[in-house]
Amino acid sequence: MPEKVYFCGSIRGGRSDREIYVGLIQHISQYATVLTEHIGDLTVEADHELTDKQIHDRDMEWLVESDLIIAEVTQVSLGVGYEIGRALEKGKPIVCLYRDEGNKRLSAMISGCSAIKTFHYSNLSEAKEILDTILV
Ligand code: 6IA
Repeated sequence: MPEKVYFCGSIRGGRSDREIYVGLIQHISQYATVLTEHIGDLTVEADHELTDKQIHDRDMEWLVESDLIIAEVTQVSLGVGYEIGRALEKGKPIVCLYRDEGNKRLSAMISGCSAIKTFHYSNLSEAKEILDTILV
């Protein structure tokens, strides 16, 4: 079971999935410490007092510290894509969760990467069931 999970979710890419992030983070927290809990923060819409360099450098430290990366990749986000790429370079295990909706399709750079485990889901309870199989 992983001790520390780095959760990735869109921030500047768009916050429309933030309630799903909250649900996922709460669920993961039953199994492990989530280093990036703020991603589900419903009250913070704008970036707070940290500079972009401080945000980047702190997140990279957490990424290095983590045992597992879990990324919700439905809402396209440059930052999430960057984190996945950096985590791959560092040999971290990576799980991506993607919600099938409309005619959107997940980037081939994620679904086509054999080192990333991608799971498709349709609602939060299904995503939680997937997490239960990963986090045991
Ligand atoms: O390009 P994006 O902003 O959508 O990138 C989102 C990803 O980058 C997330 O998975 C985060 O790990 C990371 N990230 C981007 N901005 C921040 C941030 N801003 N704080 C922490 N991680 C970030 C401060 C505002 C926050 C408290 C809501």
